[in-house]
Amino acid sequence: MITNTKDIQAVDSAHYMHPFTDHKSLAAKGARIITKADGIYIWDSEGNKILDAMSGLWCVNVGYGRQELVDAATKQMQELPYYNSFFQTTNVPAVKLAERIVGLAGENYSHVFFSSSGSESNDTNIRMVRHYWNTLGQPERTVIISRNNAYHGSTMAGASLGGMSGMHAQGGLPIPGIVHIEQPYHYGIAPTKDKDAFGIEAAGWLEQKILEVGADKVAAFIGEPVQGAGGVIIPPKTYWPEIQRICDKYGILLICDEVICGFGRTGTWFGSELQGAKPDLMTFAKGVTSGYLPLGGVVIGKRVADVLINQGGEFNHGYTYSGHPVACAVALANIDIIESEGLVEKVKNETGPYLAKKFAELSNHPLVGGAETCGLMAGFALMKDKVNHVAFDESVEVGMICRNHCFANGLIMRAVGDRMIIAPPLVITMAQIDEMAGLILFCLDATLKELEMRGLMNDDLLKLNAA
Ligand code: PXG
Repeated sequence: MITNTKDIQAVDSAHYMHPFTDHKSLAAKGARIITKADGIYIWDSEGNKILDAMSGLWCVNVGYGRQELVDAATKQMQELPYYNSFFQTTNVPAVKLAERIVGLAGENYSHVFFSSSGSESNDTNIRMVRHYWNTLGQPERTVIISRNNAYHGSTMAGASLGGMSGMHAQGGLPIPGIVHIEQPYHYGIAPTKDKDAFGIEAAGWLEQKILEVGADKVAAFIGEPVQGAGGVIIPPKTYWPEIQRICDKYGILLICDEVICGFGRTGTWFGSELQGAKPDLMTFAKGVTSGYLPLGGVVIGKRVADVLINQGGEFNHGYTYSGHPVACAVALANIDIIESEGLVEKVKNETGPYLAKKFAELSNHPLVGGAETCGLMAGFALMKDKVNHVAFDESVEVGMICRNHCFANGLIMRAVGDRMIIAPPLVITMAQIDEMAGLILFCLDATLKELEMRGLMNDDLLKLNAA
């Protein structure tokens, strides 16, 4: 029987292959074992309490320990634990949830297709847009344009849509028919340029790509309203309206991947709403159940739904767990909580603006460059010399240094290269934001101290940065 941390770590190492993990280095130190959670905090098997500023993996929107979700799952499991939606059958939670999500998405939308994850949902998107163009007699429209450093999942199609070079390298990806443009990362690409002008320029890369591929070959453009796993890249406000204009100009379908931005993260139900886009398809997962059970899907705009339903015949696509009744029941209870606690409005009017203020204060730290927030997503770059925009050498792995200080001091904050990012549960209070910002500052100081001790900062630059 497994009894303590070391035993579990040994069995973990012997048998459990983790996602995105270098097992050789993990085996040397042993995995951190998370044993319980409540609100915005998690505890490890050694009894350490940790503030989870990443909401698990961007998903625990209503926080941990919500009895309402446990009750919803229990009740549904007792009544009908599983049935499929193939062969002209359906189930009540799936029907109710589809109606509810369409209601949240707004009048452009009419249907929802369910899956169990973001990756599967993006596979569905590819199947769906190709079937759409085929049905309309334009089968040559197959190409999907995405962006570098995007994250759209880890299946063959999800990773292909994504723009992570490390993932492409290991899988012989992308699969044919998927091409990428540069991301709209103002601070990283063109910090001295006017931000709004950069937004228009970055959207223009889509038009260039469309013309390069041939407009009659392009099926869709896909993008996260705010890039999450890529490092919380918040585009200039001019970007998405211009992307929309370009998609409209060439009749290209627009897919917004709302897996992170959806369900309140940005202070609106969907991030595209905030960013000024009207996607034909929206991918969702994560926050729809606050991660309590796996559920994902695609919200389908009327333009696509009308063609698929009235002209498309049978769509030869679906998953065993499409419309899983227990996952759907939990999603309904989760949306009840988001609505009854006014979490979307709270992010928009209270906690989001307060986090923005705190991140503006963090900008005074010598290491912090380009700090930005969008609702309850936030990030900054760790800079060697932010005045002259000098980054650390890659070999320093400054993000890892900072992340390790966060772990050691009871804070989960993600490092993406040199960017440090957070996305706390939407139930976080103002006092907890203070606590989180205090921890971030403490860890930044610890990082700076380590960098100084290792001779990686020089005093002149420090004075310059502080000025
Ligand atoms: N789209 C987006 C925008 C995502 O963020 C997916 C699709 C895929 O969802 P599934 O459910 O198949 O994992 C995601 C997932 C990270 C990290 O390191 C982010 C995700 C997954 C794993 C790690 O930030 N996002």
